[in-house]
This record gives sequence, structure tokens and C-alpha cells, in this order.
Amino acid sequence: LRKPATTKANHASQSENSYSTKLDKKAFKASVISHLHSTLGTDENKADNHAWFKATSAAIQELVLNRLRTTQKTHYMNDTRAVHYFSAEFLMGRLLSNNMHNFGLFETADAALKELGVDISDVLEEEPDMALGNGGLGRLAACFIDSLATMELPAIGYGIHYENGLFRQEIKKGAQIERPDSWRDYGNPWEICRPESTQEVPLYGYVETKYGSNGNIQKEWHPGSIVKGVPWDIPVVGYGGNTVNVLRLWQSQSSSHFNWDVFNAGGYVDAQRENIQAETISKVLYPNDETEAGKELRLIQQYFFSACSLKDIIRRYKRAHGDDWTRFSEQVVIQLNDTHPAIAIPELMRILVDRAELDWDTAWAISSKTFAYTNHTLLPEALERWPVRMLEKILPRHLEIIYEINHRFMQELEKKWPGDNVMKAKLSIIEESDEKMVRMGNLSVIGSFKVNGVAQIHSKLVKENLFPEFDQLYPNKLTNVTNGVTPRRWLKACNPLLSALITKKIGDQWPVNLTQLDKLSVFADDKTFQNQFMKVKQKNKEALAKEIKAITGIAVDTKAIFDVQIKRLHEYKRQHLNLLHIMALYKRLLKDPSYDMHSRVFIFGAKAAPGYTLAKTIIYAINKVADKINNDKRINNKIKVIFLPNYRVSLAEKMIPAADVSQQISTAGKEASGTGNMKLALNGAVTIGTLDGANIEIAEEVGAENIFIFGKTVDEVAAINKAGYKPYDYYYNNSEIKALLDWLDTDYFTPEQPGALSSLKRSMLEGGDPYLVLADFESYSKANEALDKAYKDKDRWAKMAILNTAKMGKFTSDRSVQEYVDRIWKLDTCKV
Ligand code: T68
Repeated sequence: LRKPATTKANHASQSENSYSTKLDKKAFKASVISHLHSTLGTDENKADNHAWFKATSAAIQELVLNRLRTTQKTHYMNDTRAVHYFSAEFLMGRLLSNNMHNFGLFETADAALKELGVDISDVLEEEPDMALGNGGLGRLAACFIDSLATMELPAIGYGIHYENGLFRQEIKKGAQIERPDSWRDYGNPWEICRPESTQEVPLYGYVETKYGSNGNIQKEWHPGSIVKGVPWDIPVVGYGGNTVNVLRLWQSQSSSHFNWDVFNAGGYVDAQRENIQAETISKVLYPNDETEAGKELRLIQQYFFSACSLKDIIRRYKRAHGDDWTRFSEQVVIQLNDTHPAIAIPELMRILVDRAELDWDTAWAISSKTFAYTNHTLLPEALERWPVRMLEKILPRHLEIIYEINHRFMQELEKKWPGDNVMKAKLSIIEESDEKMVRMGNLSVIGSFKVNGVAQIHSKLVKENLFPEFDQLYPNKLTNVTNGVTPRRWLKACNPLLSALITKKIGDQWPVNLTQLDKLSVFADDKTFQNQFMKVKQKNKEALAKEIKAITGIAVDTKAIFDVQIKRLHEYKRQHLNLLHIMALYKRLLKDPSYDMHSRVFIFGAKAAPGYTLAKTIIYAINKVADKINNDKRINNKIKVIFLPNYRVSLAEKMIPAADVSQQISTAGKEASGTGNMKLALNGAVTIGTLDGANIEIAEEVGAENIFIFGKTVDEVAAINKAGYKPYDYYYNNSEIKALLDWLDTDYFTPEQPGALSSLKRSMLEGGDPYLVLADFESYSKANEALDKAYKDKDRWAKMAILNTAKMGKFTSDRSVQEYVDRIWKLDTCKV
């Protein structure tokens, strides 16, 4: 129940100054030592780096938890409206450095540890990445919760406490091997288990029709099994340290009381088997990005975390508002990060209609004012569709509800477009194919009050190509919020040298007001500043070169161009276009050793989905071509190719500050936004890219002279495909392309395994080259030549690099979150 206003005021004044996030060096040292003794049970002499990591984290966590308590109390007392960010993935990376930075304690900790004879970078290296996500979508969720806390907005992230995050990648003889990622093996210093908030999740079973308490027909779901969801809370520290929100991740556990009968009947082994099945739900993150596997366990994962989270929200709502549902959508907004949590829509309807016994229209009015949905892809293979039969088995009541939503929606369509059955078939939640399917995208659009894409071009294509009829039906529902990244992690923490230089030049407000970076623009031609800026880049390159040497044993020249392509491996992202161009340079050098090019180190990081054969072949090809080129004395070290294994957030933090060039070369229309493009440009890398995703907006910001744009546009791609794209034309008309593809067919790069790269060639010829690699090759090659020329002009390059950093203000996730707040979430800040 709402507390009287006076209590609020009292509370606020009481909490002020009762506690501070500030610790001086001496106090910090004492805290670390004390944790070393009483939390870790060791001492300064015995402690290894891991123990120092644990003790340092514990010292920070003490502050974090204090702030967390104050934040939660404040939000509760103010009974604030909050956003609930539902995401199957949160790619958090490491937390220690971030939390120290956000508390303003990094320098203090550094100095304190130094006095204890410990190097802070060794300590930071001990922390395993929290890799509970595949790529951009999961990292976006992590950036957004950072911004939400920084902007003092009431928010909670809801997801899955995977026991194993994204697989660890090893490279053996050039090929990707997947190993389990057990990030919690030695405990996690940040998470707090909250058994008191455990939820139960029903699954399977059947639906009974009966009379409800009001005499109306009611439905009751009798589940066939129940699993428990145990929440683990990860504190999310805002920059400045005032607000600490939570990320609540659900771990599945068997519900012992449910299996008690089996157990008592002597079914000990069977009861244990149930346990294993329940616990499987949160065992592992599905490693497929941008494809839909349609696996039963995946649907159960989605329902599991959506149901736990909804129950958690409702429990909290009822504590304040009892059975009065009228204010629910005023207090609660749920953002669906893609369709992965879309099953939450029928779940809320089930709770409102079956449990709270609201009539359908009242329930729908509440539900459809609660959800908003973000679309992250147009790729048909990534749009989620679940077999009706699977839903019927696992969630029989939800299937009924989905049919009811659809039935009423069809009536609405009939009113708007009488007799138009084509339209109905297109917009129906149910796809009447051989096997009937539930289209989660359609369900999400129908069940949400706002739907957004993640970059201007992407949102335009969502409106025009993916959901044009929905856009006609609901003219204001579809919108755009261009993605962003947190400048705290992606500049301040990962690039301390550049951060210090920027702060010296323009002050220290840029981490929370990134458009201030534009003040650097006036120094873009200033020789002194150019020197300082490029000196930082040089130092960062030297640090990365050291890392490369340590990881791969390969020495790279830090005077070479550091050219970086880091992202999941996918045909549409076209790492193979990059590779073909590298092979072209190599061939040109072999033919003419005086071929004029600045030496260049091509650096890749990419994981392929374990079942994506061609993606794995591309990784293999990169490594095999690398072997050959890196050891070919004839080209005089002009080219090096480096594939850094196990690309992840913490590795990205080392690569991005050192990049001169950012490769963003997806087929136009395929990359919804991209966020790596923003991180690299923010750190002074110059983009070579297509007019796709957020590249377009980056080009607008930095100006055409500070980016290398190439390739077919979205419209040109559409026209080529419409006319019937013929990759063979490029093969036969361009002798270089032909020579490169034929080269893949020889055993030159894979002497021990002839033909191992042939499938890559085939994909671009017989396979139809679905991502237009050949069509864009020449234009890409020309853009690379222009880039090479620009780099040779040191002043020009320095200016470009500076302007890239200076013009990235738009791409802070604070701006994205502010747009969500203003146009979708309608939240007020709540000062803690
Ligand atoms: C990415 N999507 C987009 N998906 O590809 C990228 N998918 O353009 C965009 O910048 C980013 O989202 C943020 O909006 C993904 O990362 C997945 O990882 C994924 C995972 C499971 C199923 C489908």
C-alpha cells in the first residue's frame, strides 16, 4: 500500500549522508585486507591473483549492496513506475573494473593495490566474463541497464541464469572447437541468491473448463510438471554510484514437493530424473544467433524466465496495490528484447483471465498497454515460429489464449478490410503451413503498444517490408530507436589513455553527456592534439600487439594499419568479403613485390554457431590463409592476418582501443544496426562500411570525408535480386575475382587437406552468393585503396580519427534510453 508522502520525505532525509560511496586509499586497503582475511580465509602472503580479485570485488560489493538497498527502498517508497527489460540474453562481460569506474574508485583501488604489491590489471584479468549472450542483442541489453542506472531510472532486467554461457572457442589446426563456458566455477562475487523470491513455473498437462466463482465459464490449467525458478540478483551500478538497479536472472530447479509422491512411492530414481530435467532448463545458452532452431527446450527456457519474471512483477505490484488491477499498466512497462520473451503476452492474459478472473476485454486492455517490443532482425530464418503442436504439448492453455487473441484480431481485420482473406492470412498469428506454426513476431506486434527497430534504415524496412500491413492498421505503433553503447565501458574504462586526453581537453562530463565530445572537433587540425591523439592510438596498438604475441605467438608491426573485424561469424556480415580482399592484396604483392600499400594487420574475432558449417569453414579459411600469408617471406611482412580465438567482451575491450580501421561490411539491408561500429568509431577507428544499419547514421555524423562507404545500397540490392542476381557474371568478367575463387579450390592454403575451402567458393557461385559478395567486391577493393592512401597522409588520418571520436555523441546508450523513456516507457527519474 502506498506510503504517506511524509514518510517518503523522512526516508530521503534519513538516508542522506548515512552512507557514502567514497573510500580513500587507506580505507580501501583495509577493506580489501579484511575481506582477504574474513571472506577468503587467506592472507597477504598466501593470496594469489584470484584471491586478490575476490577480496577487491568483495570490498566493492560492500558499497554496491549498500547502494542497492537504498535504491530499492527509495523506489518502493516512491512507488515508481518502472521498466522491466525482458531479455533471454545479457552479455555483461566483467564487472569489477566497471563497478569501480562507476563508483569513481578506480584510481583509489589502483593505488591501494599497488601499495599492497599487487598489479590491478592482473587482478582484473582473473574475472571470468559473464557471457550470457550471443552478440549484439545481449550486449545491447547490458548497455541499456547501465544507462538506466546511470540516468537514475527505476528499472529491472530479467533473464536467465545460464549455468554455461556462450561456448569458449578454441582454434585447433585452424578450426573452431567449442568448449563449455563455466563462468561460475570459482564462485561469482557479484550475484546474490534470493531463495525467498523463488517462483514456480507450470509446464505440460491439460486444460479443464469449469464454472468460475462469478458463475462464468473458467479455464483451469492442470500442469503435468512444475519447476522452480530461483532468482540471482546482479547489482547494476550507475555511473556516479547513486542508483544501483538489479539484473534478476532465474535459475531452474526441480520442485521437490511436486515430485514427492513419486519419491514416497519408492520411485527414487525417477524422482531424480525429474530433477535433472528441471535443472536442464537453465543449463546452457543456445549459441545460435540469427537463426531459429525450434527446439523444445528453447521454448521452455523462454516461458520459464518470462513466467518467473511476470510473477515477480505481480507480487511486487500486489504488495502496493492489492487486487486492484486498474493501475497495473501505469506502474509496469515490459520491454520485450526481440520475440524471445513474447510468450509473456499470453502468460499475462492467462493470469488476468484465469486467475484474477477479469473479463477478456479488461485483461486485454491491461496487457496491451504493458508490453512493447523491439525487433532486431529482418532475416527470415531468425523470425521465431513455434509449431502449434509443440505449444499445445508444453503450454496448452497459452495456445488456447493465442487462438483467442488471434480470433478477436481477425474480427478486427474483418471490420477494417471486409472479406480480405489474403490480408488475414498474412497477419494471422497462426501460419497455415504444412505444419501449423505460431508466429511470435505477429503476436508481439498485436500484443504491444509500441514496436521499434534499432536503426533508421532498419525501422524503415520493418515498416515497409516486414510489417507493412501492421503499419497500415496501427499507424503510430511502429517506430525507431537507434541503438547506442555505454561510453563508460566502451571508452572510459577500456581506453584510459584516450579518456585522460579527452578529459584534459574538454573536461570530465563527457561520460554522461557524450555530445560534449564534439568539442574535440575544433582540435581536429591542431598538430599538437593530432600528435597526442595518435600517440595514444600507438600505445594502444603496442598493448594489443603484446596481447597478440602472447595469444598467438605472432609478432605484428605496430606501425602497420590495425584493421579490425569483430562480430559473430555470419555470411551476411561478410567476413569472407574481407578475406577475399586480403587474398587479393596478397596476390597483387606476389605478382608485383613493389605493389604500393601501407603494411596492414588484419585482425579478426568471431564465433560461429556450432551447427553453422559454412561459418566454420570461413573461420577455417581465415586461419589457413593467415598461416600461409604470415609465413610467406616474399611479401616482406606487408600483410599479417590474425584470428584471435574466443572473441568476447573482455577481448573486445582490448582490441577496440587499438583499431585504426573498423570493418562494417554487411550486405545492405541485413545488419539491423550494429553496435561494434559505434564502439570502434568512438575509439577513433575509421569505418570502411556499407550503407547498412547504423553505419548510415555514423556516416551522417562524421561526414562523408571521414568514412569509407562502398557497395550496393538497400535499393540496389533489391533491384539486383529482383532482376535475378548472377554471381557467375562477376566471376567471368572480373579476372581477379575468378583467380581468387579458383585459388580457394586449389590446395595452396590447405596442402594437408585439399578441397577444404571449395565449399566457400561454391557458396558464391552455385550457391547463388546470397549476400552479394562478388557484386560488392570491386567497390570494396576501391574503398580499401582510398583508405590506404588516406592512411599514408598522417595528418589527414589523424584528423579523421579525431573526428570519428568527436562525432559519436549520438551513439551513447543514454540517448537511446532517453528516447525509449520519452516515447515508449514514460518513466520519471527517481533520485536516490
Ligand atoms: C543483433 N541481433 C543485430 N541477435 O544483428 C544487430 N538472435 O544488427 C543489432 O545491432 C543488435 O542485435 C542489437 O540490436 C542479435 O545479436 C542475436 O544475438 C540472437 C540471439 C538469439 C536468437 C536470435
